[in-house]
Amino acid sequence: MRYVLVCPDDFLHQLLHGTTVAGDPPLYLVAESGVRTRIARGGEQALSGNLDDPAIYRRAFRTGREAVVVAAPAERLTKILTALRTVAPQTPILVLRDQEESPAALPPGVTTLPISAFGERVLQPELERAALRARVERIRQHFAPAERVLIMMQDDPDPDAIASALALRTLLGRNRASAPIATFGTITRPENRTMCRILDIEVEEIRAWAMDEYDRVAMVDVQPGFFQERLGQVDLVIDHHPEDRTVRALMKDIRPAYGATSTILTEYLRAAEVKISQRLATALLYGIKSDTLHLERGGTRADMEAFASLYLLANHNWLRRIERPELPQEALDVFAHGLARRQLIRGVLFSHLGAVPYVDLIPQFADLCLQVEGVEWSVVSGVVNGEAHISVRNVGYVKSAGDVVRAAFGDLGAAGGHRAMAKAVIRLADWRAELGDATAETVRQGVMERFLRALGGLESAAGNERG
Ligand SMILES: [Mn+2]
Repeated sequence: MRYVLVCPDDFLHQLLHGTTVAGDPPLYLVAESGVRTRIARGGEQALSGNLDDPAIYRRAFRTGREAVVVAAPAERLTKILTALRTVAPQTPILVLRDQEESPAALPPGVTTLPISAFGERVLQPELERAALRARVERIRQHFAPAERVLIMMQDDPDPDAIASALALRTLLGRNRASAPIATFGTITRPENRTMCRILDIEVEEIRAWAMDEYDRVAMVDVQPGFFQERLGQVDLVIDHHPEDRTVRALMKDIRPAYGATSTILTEYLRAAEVKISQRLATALLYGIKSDTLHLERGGTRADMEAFASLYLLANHNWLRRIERPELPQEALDVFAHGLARRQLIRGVLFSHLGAVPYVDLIPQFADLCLQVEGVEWSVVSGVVNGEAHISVRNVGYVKSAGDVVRAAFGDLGAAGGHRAMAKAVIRLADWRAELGDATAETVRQGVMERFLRALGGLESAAGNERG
């Protein structure tokens, strides 16, 4: 689209020359013929004349709907805009102005942009990118001489940690052999195992003494203080958890405001212009999604920007396969039992699964039950390793799940969560000590009664507040 730049002197030309909009060069309208000649000599189009006179705009416009940018001293602005509007009443107009100037009343339909915005929107992000680039360069230089680099994660690595580790390895230009991704623990959650399988990420389980075999050690999504093991020198820590004690590492980048470490690594990769493969983009996108509950919890602007840039690069088919894990046959039997024994009371679907082979079946079944027509809450309980696990989901526009679960089960064990999902874990020994009995039937009854009482109590409390 052809666009028109109106400015008495050469200010806009200095600022924008060479800029095209959707491939079209601009037409400059200036007051002095000397300025016009200079612009034309540079190969760009310009007209000169009295900018207060509609005549120059009649020469400039072809359709009368070309976008216009105006930069002029405040005292001349009104006259210029009046002349412009006479010729092109519909055209979009953007006025660049100095914020210091007294805000002269502008005709309706005119958009303004303070000149300071160029600093904030153009210069500032570029400066940040330059600083990040310099930091990435320092990190690369420090790790370059090392023969073997160890990239450490927490004991039960989550998707954010795994993705960040893979990203750091890519940033350092290394491979599986020269920079293994490791943990002192093991990956337990099925989704996280599926992530590693589908994205072909190998996580090594190592012992603390094995760290001596590496020339450099980096940590992602975790800090040295989180480990019980005695650690040697740590070269680099990149994390988003608050710094509990001062982190001792040669280099560190800890940003508690961020929703995910994957966001920090995405910024590194983009600043250093490293190509992000489909596999890496999928991992990072999943890392951000799972640490921020799909950007609903603790996601910042930085997380959203990283998310948006990764979204286009990721493989959404893989992502779906990771997020919706396949159900083993034995899960179907557990679910069939749970479905048969469900109870729907005032919009709350309860089901007690009894003893289950692994804990993830309980939240998975709670997710499923929430899809039932007329259900606002699903409360699914089950027993694993001598503990009752209670997973709660709701449709989001009701009371906070975390509040209700805390009120219902907080006195018996660990209980809490967020608006739409929460859980409680109670040792059967504690249940027995408090309530006398912990058979399948008493747990089923107890979960129902306690939950309904907590829900009703909170609802009537809220009702009283409103009244
Ligand atoms: Mn994290």
